[in-house]
Amino acid sequence: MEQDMKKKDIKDKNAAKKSSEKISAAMEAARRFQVRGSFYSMTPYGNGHINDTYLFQTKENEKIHSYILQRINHHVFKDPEGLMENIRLVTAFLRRKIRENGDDPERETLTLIPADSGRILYQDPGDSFWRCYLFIENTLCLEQANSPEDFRESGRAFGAFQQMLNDFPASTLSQSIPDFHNTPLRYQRLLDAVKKDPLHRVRKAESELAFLEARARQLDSAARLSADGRLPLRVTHNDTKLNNVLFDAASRKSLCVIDLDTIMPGLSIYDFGDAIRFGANTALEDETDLSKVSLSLPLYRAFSQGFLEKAGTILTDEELYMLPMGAKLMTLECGIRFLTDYLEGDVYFKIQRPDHNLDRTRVQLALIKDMEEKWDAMTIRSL
Ligand code: ADP
Ligand code: GN1
Ligand code: MG
Repeated sequence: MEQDMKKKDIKDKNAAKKSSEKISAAMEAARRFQVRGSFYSMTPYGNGHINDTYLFQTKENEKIHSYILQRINHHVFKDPEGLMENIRLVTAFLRRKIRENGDDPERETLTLIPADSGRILYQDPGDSFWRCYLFIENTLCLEQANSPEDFRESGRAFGAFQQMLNDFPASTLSQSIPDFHNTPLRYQRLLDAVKKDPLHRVRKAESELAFLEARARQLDSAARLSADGRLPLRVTHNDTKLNNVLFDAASRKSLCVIDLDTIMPGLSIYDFGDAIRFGANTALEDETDLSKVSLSLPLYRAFSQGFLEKAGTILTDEELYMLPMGAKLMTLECGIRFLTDYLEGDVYFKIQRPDHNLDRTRVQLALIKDMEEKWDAMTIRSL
């Protein structure tokens, strides 16, 4: 007992030391960006699984200016320069369209703050890559949809995003993560991890592996249609979680699509599908009580309506037909990715507890099961 307490004490102290080292590195990086005023505060921010995000504030006379400072995870994003160039091109394109519509580009898309060198990326001596955005004030960021109306709003935001980028020259974008939504390849990587089983965790995930194996033949259903040219490649966001949309706090209307790291050529049904996977789930992505997990049809319908209101005119009949399959595929793929990371030792997604990635996997699989039961009600014609 006493030894356990000591171990916990050491673990807590190490964690505190690591987090204070991280804050110091962030403070050092912050000095390199062309912000107004002088340093005021630095606080870890948000719930992302990949990058380190900070709310960084400065003071000028009595006024506080707020920024988002992020350390890009370069184990995940191997080409931070290419990724930042994608973001620069896309936000400049969106900024022009938003201005033409008479709206405010500083609230409706991300605004990059240049570093001292004039570049939009700062590489510190420890080889971490940093970027800085204007903090968009008076917004809400939701982890769960509180009402169909909120979720319809996020559908509008991602639909409008897709629609606005319809004429963006896709060939100018680099692939920030090659094969990001290559679901069959993701499954192959899971099977490789099963074979290696470095931490002997396979025995804890046998039923999950069997569940996925039973659905393995469905995994290439969208990739095949895309290869045949029946699903067009578009500029897509690829990480359309509800918490990647900011809402205007006063009007509760969706305002700005954020987290642009994975903008790449992709399929519209994946943007639709990933949003459903995360936001139409009645439970959180890491809920341990699986009885709480289900696909909410009211939320599903509300998102679909918002998405189609904005993007409906550009989508083909084949895309409309495949939207529900996009939701199933993104849920299968995410389950596969969480499980792979669990077997490989939690090296990709940030975890807050042991077995966190296994819990996340189970939620995805429970959601798939519920989607299968509600499949007929998910067809877009029946909305
Ligand atoms: P991650 O890739 O780790 O998910 P995000 O870019 O989504 O990182 O940022 C994490 C969180 O920070 C978001 O969920 C949101 O709450 C907040 N955030 C990010 N950018 C801004 C911004 N420009 N203004 C206000 N809040 C922001
Ligand atoms: C990651 O960065 P974040 O938390 O928005 C991941 C997504 C997953 C998601 C699961 C670059 O998104 O692909 O769907 O976690 N992002 C990357 O929550 O891998
Ligand atoms: Mg995010």
